[in-house]
Order: sequence, then C-alpha cells, then structure tokens
Amino acid sequence: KGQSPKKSIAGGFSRRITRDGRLQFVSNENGEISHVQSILLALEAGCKWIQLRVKGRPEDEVLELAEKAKFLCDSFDAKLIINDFPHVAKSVNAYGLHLGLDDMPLREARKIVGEEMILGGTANTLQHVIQRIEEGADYVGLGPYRFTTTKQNLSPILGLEGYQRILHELSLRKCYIPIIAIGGIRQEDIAGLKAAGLYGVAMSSALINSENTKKTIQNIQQILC
Ligand code: 3NM
Repeated sequence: KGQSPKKSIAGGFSRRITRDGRLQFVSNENGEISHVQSILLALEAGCKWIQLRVKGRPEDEVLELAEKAKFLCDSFDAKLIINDFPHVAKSVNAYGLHLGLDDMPLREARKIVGEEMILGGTANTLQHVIQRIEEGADYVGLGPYRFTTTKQNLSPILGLEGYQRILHELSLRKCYIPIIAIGGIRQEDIAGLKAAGLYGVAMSSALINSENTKKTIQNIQQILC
C-alpha cells in the first residue's frame, strides 16, 4: 500500500502503440481453419495488428508459422506480435512480443529481443498491471472480459466492472499504460469497453466466427480508432 510505481509512460500512450493497434486479432485454429488461414482472414478484413498465438507446439514449428505470418503481415502492411516465444519474435523480426503470466519476466525478454521491439504482458489484476508497468511493458492485455474457450486455465472473469475498478485504481495512482481488453469479447461489447477507458481490444473467436469478418472489423475499428 502507498507504493507508487515508476511512471514510465506519459499520458497513457507508450512507444509505438499506434491507433491501428486498438484492435488486435489473436490467431486461432479449429477443425476448419489453421493459424495462418485465420491470420489471412483477419488481414483481408482489414485488421492491422495480428498476434500469433500457438499453444502446444515445439518452437521450430512456431518459427515456421511465424515466418509465414510475418510474410503475410508485411504484405498487408500490418504489425505482427508473437506470443510466448522471444527467440522466434527476434528471429522473424516481429513488431512485438507478448508474454503471459507464467512466462519469463518482460525484463528478461527485453534482453533477448532488443530495445526496439514492443513488449506486451498479460494481466488479470491491478497488481499485475502495476507489475507490467514496472517491468517496462509497452501495453497490457487485461482479461478475461468474459468466459472463453479460446484460452485454457482462464483467470477470474473481470466483466466491465472489473475493468472499471482497475482503471480507476490506476488513475488514482497516476499509472498510465495502454490497456487492451481480452477474453470472450464480441462486437457489441466494444462501445462499453471504450467508454470505460480501455485503449483497445484483442479478439479471436468472435472475428473468426463472424458471418462477415470484414464488416465486423470495420465496425469495431470505427468505434475504437
Ligand atoms: N488471453 P477470444 S483470454 C489469449 O484472459 C487470451 O488473458 C486471455 O480469444 C486472458 O476472443 C484469451 O476467442 C482468448 O476469447 C481470447
């Protein structure tokens, strides 16, 4: 209590989290679609920030997917964030690296990926967010908003009230960092999340399963950007 984290980021905007980063697509796979296909779908629909999130595969397979994802993102002038694998992010010269709560500390990852790369970290609580700021994160992925089957071992659900409470506590402490809401988010949630003060959202299943991914992404970008 009373501990005030270093205010490393002025005005709520960190380095290079551009406006088009308010909507992040998180790659996914199911019986019908592969990670790379899901990324192509999001890119063709106009999404400019793509996170490659591959679970349960060895690093060399993730590297192969990352190379394909990087090629696609470059073709669409979009930014690629790699989840979980600092060496893969470095190797494909990704725009960013995102690490979960059980991964290595961001400071350690920074040593691997260098100064230029964007670093994002997962958070579920106020303390996690403060820790991420202190670790030097460029943005925080805060979730889950609601239940989702996309992520295993889901942290406690925050709901809109959870976000409002955490954002309020952060502003009292004068802690600023772009916060991206994640977890079970649907198009109809976006306006409320923006009004609550979230910087942006990261979405997966609702975009893949949309009957018109392009229209959904355009609607979301119109509200957020
Ligand atoms: N992280 P969907 S929830 C990757 O709570 C991820 O930290 C979460 O996919 C967290 O939009 C989540 O399909 C899944 O729920 C996001």
